[in-house]
Amino acid sequence: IPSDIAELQEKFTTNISKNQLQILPQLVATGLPGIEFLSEWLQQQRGTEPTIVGGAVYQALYQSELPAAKDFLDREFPTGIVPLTSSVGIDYTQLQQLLAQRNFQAADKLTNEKLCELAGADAVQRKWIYFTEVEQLPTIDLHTIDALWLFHSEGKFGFSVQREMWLGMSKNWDKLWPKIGWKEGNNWTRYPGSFTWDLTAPRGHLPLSNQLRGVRAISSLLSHPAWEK
Ligand code: UYC
Repeated sequence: IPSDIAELQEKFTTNISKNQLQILPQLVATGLPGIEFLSEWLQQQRGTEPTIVGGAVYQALYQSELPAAKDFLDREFPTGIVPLTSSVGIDYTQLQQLLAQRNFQAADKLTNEKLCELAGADAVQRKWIYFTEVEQLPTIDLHTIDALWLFHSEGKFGFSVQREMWLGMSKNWDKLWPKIGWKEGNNWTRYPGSFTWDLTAPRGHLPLSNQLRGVRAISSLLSHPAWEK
């Protein structure tokens, strides 16, 4: 292993996540040695809580064209690094796949469908969730959905991110909308074409909640006991 690669690996192992995210593209650029190192690193994280860096490493391997990366993920992390737990038997494999593929628009649509599925037959038929149904949503499933968004977006997307921003603005929706890119001046961002379906989006941009029927549903979602520490 050339010494510059060794140095990158050494730096990556220091575990300061800001540096790790910075070095990641350079490690990937070294080709097979970088991929093998990152595979081994990710393997060692197994059994620990998912992290932003873990998500970024998974994503780097997922996007790599080297067969070694694909083989490793298929063998060791076929459904990603977030445990796809559900308390009601819902399968989140497809949501994980769409997020890994960076198909944020399809993932957003599927997220809304999953929330309806969790809320029950009425919501599935209606295709949107009523605010009184939101508080009944199972915490485990909300955690899974949120973790999938969070760890596939370098920590940018997810309900928990939106909640943190909302609380930081004293629950003032008029301040939140422009911050997360849902409104600009007096204009609501138009669905779907005007939303940003990639990581250049502002923090908290996704997943979307349609505001056509008012703020009660999102208010209830961001107040769910799931987000209390
Ligand atoms: N849409 O404007 N939205 C739809 C958003 C509003 C509207 C879907 C988000 C404002 C109509 C999603 C924003 C508004 C439909 C979102 C936004 C409006 C629709 C698909 C910024 C007009 C057609 C899922 C807050 C001024 C469907 C779904 C319908 C769809 C998301 C109009 C995900 C975040 C107030 C007419 N909009 N939505 O819910 O229900 O249908 O008629 O929020």
